[in-house]
Amino acid sequence: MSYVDEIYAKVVEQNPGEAEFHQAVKEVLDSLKLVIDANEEKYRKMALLERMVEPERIISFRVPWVDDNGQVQVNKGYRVQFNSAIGPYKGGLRLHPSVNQGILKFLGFEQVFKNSLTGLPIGGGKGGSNFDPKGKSDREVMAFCQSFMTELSKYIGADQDVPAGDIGVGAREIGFLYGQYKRMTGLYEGVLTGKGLNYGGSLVRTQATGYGLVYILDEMLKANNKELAGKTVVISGSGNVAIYATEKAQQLGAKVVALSDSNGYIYDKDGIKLDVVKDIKEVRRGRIKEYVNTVPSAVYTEGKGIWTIKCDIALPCATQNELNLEDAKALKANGCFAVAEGANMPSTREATDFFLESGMLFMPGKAANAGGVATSALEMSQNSQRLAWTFEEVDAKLKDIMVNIFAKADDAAKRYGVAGNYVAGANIAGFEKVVDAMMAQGIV
Ligand code: NDP
Ligand code: 2IT
Repeated sequence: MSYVDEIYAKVVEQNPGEAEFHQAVKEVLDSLKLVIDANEEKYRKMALLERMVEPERIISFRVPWVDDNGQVQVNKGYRVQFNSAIGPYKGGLRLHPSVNQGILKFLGFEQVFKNSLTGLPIGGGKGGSNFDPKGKSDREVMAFCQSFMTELSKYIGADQDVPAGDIGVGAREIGFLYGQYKRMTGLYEGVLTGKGLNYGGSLVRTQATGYGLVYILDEMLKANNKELAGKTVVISGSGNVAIYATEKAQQLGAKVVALSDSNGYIYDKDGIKLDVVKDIKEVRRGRIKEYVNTVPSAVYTEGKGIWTIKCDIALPCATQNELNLEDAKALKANGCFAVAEGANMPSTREATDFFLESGMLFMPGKAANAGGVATSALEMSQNSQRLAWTFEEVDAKLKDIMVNIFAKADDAAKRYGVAGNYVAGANIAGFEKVVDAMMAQGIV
């Protein structure tokens, strides 16, 4: 058995029940076959892959808090510190009832390669809880965040591990978490990113993942003699990533006709009115179906099905495995020619293979959504310098980073004879830097 296949078999055997983690590892290992096979003896001796697929540390803890009825609630809390070869652990915190250790391991694993691709000095980590912020009062969210941080604060720090937002964690949660960290440690430091602008946050961080997604999409289209202006775009989700992907796509002349949440999707043939969506989601914390109350010409459909809408470009920006083979085929049949992943691993393996085999342009999440964490790293730089850069400065850096990520993925794919396969390109380019650092640092 090849080294790569042997490691995958071990991962499945030693991490039972963690389907998403297996899936993420398999995709990366399959891409790396060409690189690993050429250095098999050296890497085997150093147990490089064994170390690559094993988190450096997983912290798991109890999160007790009191709800508005005086009832004590208990959630599970985690931080997966996956790999610190190229910098302090960096990655978001997810608050969603589906969160478990396997999902956070998949996200932490992806984060290692994504962060490497940004070219910035950040290692990979991820954390979160099965706490569901939906329907909770601000006080309940604060009680949860304070309890979560009371424990987490022992394991993080500006030069050690720097969490940020992900699903269910936005400005409100980061504020509560930051306040408690400061109270626990007495340190006013850049220990979290996505902070408010008045207490160390960076301009553009809110927009960064969505904007970055559209910057790299634009770059991929240009490299393939296509353009974004005038194209019809379908975007899933209606959270942070989806909203700012919509904003940038619209600014660059595309027409976004659909958005969704976990209940259903809206179709607006005239183009999504983003101020209406921002009011529903960012101000009122409502459901996407409320859009049709303000825009009666739009149509709301309950359930899945957003990928059956005719479009040129699809941007999955909700969650993992939200786009399967059937969806991929529906997109292709309707003329869609490009897909870029705003979410982490939103396409199933079968869907990804279909995109690649059918000649569609496909940019995987770890390259396409890296703008968020890249801007987090810019926030860390500003915190270290005790300076704040302008919107234009940060946005220009973000754009530059996304253009560079495209170039790295494109170049690695070409070097290994799979030109145009940005999945292989991104995995290989991300891997190369981490491996060099791991090999240089000895057996740790
Ligand atoms: P938000 O919490 O702001 O929004 C998430 C959106 O996705 C909501 O519309 C939500 O709908 C929908 N969604 C979540 N879970 C499901 C589900 N199981 N089924 C259907 N829809 C679902 O999160 P973000 O926008 O920040 O994150 C979206 C994706 O982007 C995630 O995969 C995240 O890991 C990834 N990402 C985020 C980055 C960031 O900077 N925020 C950076 C890089 C990647 P509902 O409200 O109904 O739950
Ligand atoms: O998946 C991701 O890259 C994020 N949720 C952002 C992480 C970060 O540290 O900004």
